[in-house]
Amino acid sequence: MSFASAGSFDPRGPVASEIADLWWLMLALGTAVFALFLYLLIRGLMRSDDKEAETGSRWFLLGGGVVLPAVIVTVVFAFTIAAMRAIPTEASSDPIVIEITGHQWWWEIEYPDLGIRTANEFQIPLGREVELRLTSADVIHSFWLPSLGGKLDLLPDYTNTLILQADEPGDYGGMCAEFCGLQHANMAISARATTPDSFNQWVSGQQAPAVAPSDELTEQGLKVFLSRECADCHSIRGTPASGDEGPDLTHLASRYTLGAGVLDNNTENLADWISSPQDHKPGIDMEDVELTEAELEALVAYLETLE
Ligand code: HEC
Ligand SMILES: [Cu+2]
Repeated sequence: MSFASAGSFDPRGPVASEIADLWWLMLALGTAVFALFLYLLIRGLMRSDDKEAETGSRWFLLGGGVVLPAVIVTVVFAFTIAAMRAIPTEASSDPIVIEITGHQWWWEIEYPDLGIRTANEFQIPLGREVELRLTSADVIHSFWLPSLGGKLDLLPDYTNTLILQADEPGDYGGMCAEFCGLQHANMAISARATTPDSFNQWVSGQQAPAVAPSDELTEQGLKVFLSRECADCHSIRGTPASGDEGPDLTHLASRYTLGAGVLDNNTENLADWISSPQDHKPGIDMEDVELTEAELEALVAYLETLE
């Protein structure tokens, strides 16, 4: 998975910019106070006579102990309120709505208005607000794409709303930001921000049902998928497979990674993942399924056609 940007310090949208500006202000003020403190400390250590210190010390204490902190806290407070007001809590007009559901340990992604269901990787058009509706199917997870903004928890039985926008094209990566169990560290998510045209192209690709098997091997692969446990947990639209415990695989081959970022999506890794998911991500709901060489080969061949 590629992390194209350096996180919170490299904001690529309005929300992340507000937060980054505030952070730099706090760093600047903190650095100034620290420098002043060091200066006074060194001066104090080097001083031997304390005659004149008597009269000045009261004003010094009042200034350094009350006035200065009050000014700094007030300034930070004012800028914090300004930043909070600048970050939208409601989309202004016609946003792209995306429902994101956290699972141990992957992200279910749905565009209710567009009829798209996918996992772990999604796309957004540049310069347009997206309204993310965040919830969880099990424990508390947290959504955070540092260069775009956030972060916000995904809670079971409750929906949190986050408004984001990307102003520059790129792949914006993130990790679940709330410890959620054994594979918490292997729960990556990424948003690709593209021009409206290529976004629309992606949308129509994702809306289409899965391509039908075109030869004997892939036909065999679909048969294996439907006759073994796979279809109990996974959906492939356009086939009878309609399980919903695991990621929708209708367009698996259009994703860059497998298992929420643990493996690059290629032939070898796909075969490895299917034959021993517990080796790659111990503890997940997908158990090792016993398959013959021929079954595995057909399955992989079929799944690879699901562009
Ligand atoms: C008991 C439910 C279950 C069964 C049975 C199951 N899976 Fe899964 N599968 C999952 C879950 C849950 C995940 C997500 C794991 C994660 O990333 O944490 C997953 C992930 C995957 C992925 C990666 C998808 C992605 O986008 O990252 C593939 C491919 C996959 N399964 C294929 C299969 C195949 C093929 C079979 C049958 C041999 C199968 N699964 C059987 C639950 C299941
Ligand atoms: Cu987590």
